[in-house]
Amino acid sequence: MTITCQQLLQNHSQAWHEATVHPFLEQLPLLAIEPRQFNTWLVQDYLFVVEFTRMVARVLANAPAHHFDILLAGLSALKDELNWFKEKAAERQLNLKTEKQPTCWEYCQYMESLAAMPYPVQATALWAIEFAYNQGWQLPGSMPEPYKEFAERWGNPGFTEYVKLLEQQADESLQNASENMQKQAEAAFLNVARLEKDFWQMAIDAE
Ligand code: HMH
Repeated sequence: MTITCQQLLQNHSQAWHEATVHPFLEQLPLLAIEPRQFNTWLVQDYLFVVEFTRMVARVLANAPAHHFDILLAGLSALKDELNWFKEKAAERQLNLKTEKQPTCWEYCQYMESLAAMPYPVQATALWAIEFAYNQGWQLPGSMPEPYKEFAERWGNPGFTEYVKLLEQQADESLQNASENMQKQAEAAFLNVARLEKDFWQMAIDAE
């Protein structure tokens, strides 16, 4: 039997819930998040996305050619996203040349370690990382200013469609994967879920 992304979500619904429904996201619409907490998230997420871009480039390098179209679109969106992060940081007068906090550092290390794993594991992790933000930013419902554009970035219908296509590519690669690879993909899914939860907590705990 072959594992699918949907089965991973079902088998680990609690871990996924904790990754995507967090007090940080629940308190944003209530305007109960301090600027210091939001700004910490913003700067650390920029640092994350720099390393995530490198990860997507490595996934592309390992992908079959018929997966290029979606992955190249993802990389092109990341080009805009990195520039957008710089704009948002400038508006808030935030310094992006900051040290990574331990949780951000751990997540970036984990993405680097995926380079040594087979493509089906990489494709599953990529889908999970994007789906976490797609759901995380959609679930709180309509978001007030100044957070609206943040929720729309990862919650918009085009991004949702992109994540579905990543799921299809991950599922397809898992169909041809050995049982051991499928176990690794499941472990990757759980690692992403844990790191996502920790990343929100890092922002909440900002000094
Ligand atoms: C922590 N996870 C984190 N940051 C992001 N920007 C994404 C996922 C993107 O999907």
